[in-house]
Amino acid sequence: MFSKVLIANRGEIAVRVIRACRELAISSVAVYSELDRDALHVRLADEAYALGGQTAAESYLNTGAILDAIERSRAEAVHPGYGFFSENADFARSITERGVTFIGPPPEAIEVMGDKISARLAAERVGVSGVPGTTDLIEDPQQVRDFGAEYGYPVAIKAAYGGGGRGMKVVADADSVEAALESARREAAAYFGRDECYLEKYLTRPRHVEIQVLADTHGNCVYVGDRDCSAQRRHQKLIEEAPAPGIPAEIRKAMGEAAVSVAAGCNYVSAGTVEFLYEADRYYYLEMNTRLQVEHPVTEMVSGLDLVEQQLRIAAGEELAFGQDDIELSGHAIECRLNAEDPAGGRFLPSPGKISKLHSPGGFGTRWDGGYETDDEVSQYYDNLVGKLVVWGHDRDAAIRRMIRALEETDIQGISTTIPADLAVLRHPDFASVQHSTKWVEEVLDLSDATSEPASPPTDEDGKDLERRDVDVEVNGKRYTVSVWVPRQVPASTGGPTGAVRRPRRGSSTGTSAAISGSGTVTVPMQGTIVKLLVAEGDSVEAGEAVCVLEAMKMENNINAEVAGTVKEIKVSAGDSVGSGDVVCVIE
Ligand code: MV4
Repeated sequence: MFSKVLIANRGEIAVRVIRACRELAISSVAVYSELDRDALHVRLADEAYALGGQTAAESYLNTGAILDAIERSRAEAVHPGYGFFSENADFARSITERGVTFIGPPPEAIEVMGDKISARLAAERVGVSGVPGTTDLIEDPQQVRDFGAEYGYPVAIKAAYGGGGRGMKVVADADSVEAALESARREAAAYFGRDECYLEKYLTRPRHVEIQVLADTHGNCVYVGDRDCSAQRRHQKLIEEAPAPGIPAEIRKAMGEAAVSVAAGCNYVSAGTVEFLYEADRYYYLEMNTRLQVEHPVTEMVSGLDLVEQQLRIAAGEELAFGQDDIELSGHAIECRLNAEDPAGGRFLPSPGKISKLHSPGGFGTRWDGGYETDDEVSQYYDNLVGKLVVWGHDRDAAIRRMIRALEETDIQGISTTIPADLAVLRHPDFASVQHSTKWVEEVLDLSDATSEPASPPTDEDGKDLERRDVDVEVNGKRYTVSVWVPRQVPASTGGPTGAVRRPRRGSSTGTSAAISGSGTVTVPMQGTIVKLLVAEGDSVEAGEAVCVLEAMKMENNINAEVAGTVKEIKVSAGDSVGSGDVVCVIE
């Protein structure tokens, strides 16, 4: 086994890996950006090295800086976590060339699965089929119309080098083909640097079911059950569970065996996930994720296996200590992702900032995988996952009840979180009866009452920040909790790491000002990038007409004019990075 491992990541997954290392007596090495100098993963690791920089590109994606940290720390292996370098074959090769082990699959497997067409072909070769579609690149919009005429609409246009929902466009009819293809290509080029697209029949109400696999370097490969991740919005998962409920045992077994065939077929090693869409008692291979996933804990809770420990053992060359028949699943596990976002009636607005209080729940069957503690800051520059709440119950109903209890016990202040949305899902009869699909949160769930504490603290009449204090009082022998708003406590020492990096506060992210006031000043509701301007100065626009396309939260969003009029002034151009409240244009 390794004696020292570097974790090329941050947040809860870095913490998760550090914990596994400690249990195996492996020394852990953290790396950190300027903003993360004092972050939880840095505090918990045995050693930590600065990468410099603030944005992900300057820090956790800076190959040179990470290679330096590897060399200085003399780490023998690197765990990439998820995101960042986890599915980057070049990074895996560049550390392997230096004699350092990549805790993950071989670069060749990453490459096969990174290209969605070759991933489809790899599955077809071992007899596992995907949704009806083509493995040819789209050269001409006419191909899409021909496919639609033959298989019927809707049709999905997908980025060949895409993933996570980016670059996928659904085409409702022949008239929408050209615009959808253009948008798919633009998204694909912006994200993946390549705009090749292919076609599939679009399934309208599928569930997202995925299979966890483990493969060692001795040719053994097993599946560790399935997970359902259908409760998601805009390709961001909200809630995951294991096992996938309501699927006949023989279908689950067939999917597990199909997943092992796909993994073995590409000489896979380490933990991986094979994704399927499941609709009307049929399953269709979608893609394979060649990394440890965010939702891996639900599989751990029902299998008793520590997947990070298994990754470390596999990377060290050990043989799996169990076979398929030794894997027994028991009970039901649910995970809720707690993101620093205000559900805001379904808009899910980012809510970065300082966490003034973080109390995680405890109790039987309750696990908290967090990346932050009280007084830590959630930066706008990184993924805003604060932590994951995971529960186990003897069956699904017990797990749902336990999760509701645990969420109600969680107390996070200073930032908004997705807890109200999680509760809305868990309390819904459609979720209880497994009537939901991947479109359900967006199309059926009513989130109009789901909102969380404001991102910006309330202020008094002088504009000073106030914070909520809950005070316990006793009235006639009965205990009450009374909330009072008092001036925010300013720490005695100024400056220091946290003080130095605190960003200036922009307008409240909860008040989509233009949307509420119907003003002529069109602003963006969240941080993102302007992809395209749809109007020019002097153009007349209708109320509700889109003025620009904003890429935010991994999706293209239209930003609409609230009032009709003439575009007087445009304040942004394509390619600009914008923040919540920034003005796009003024309409008079
Ligand atoms: C689909 C689909 C329906 N039909 N493909 C979205 C992310 C990307 N990995 C594949 N995705 C989908 N592909 C066909 N032919 C529906 C989705 C999809 C989805 C898939 C998994 C989890 C959540 C999803 C949410 C919306 C759409």
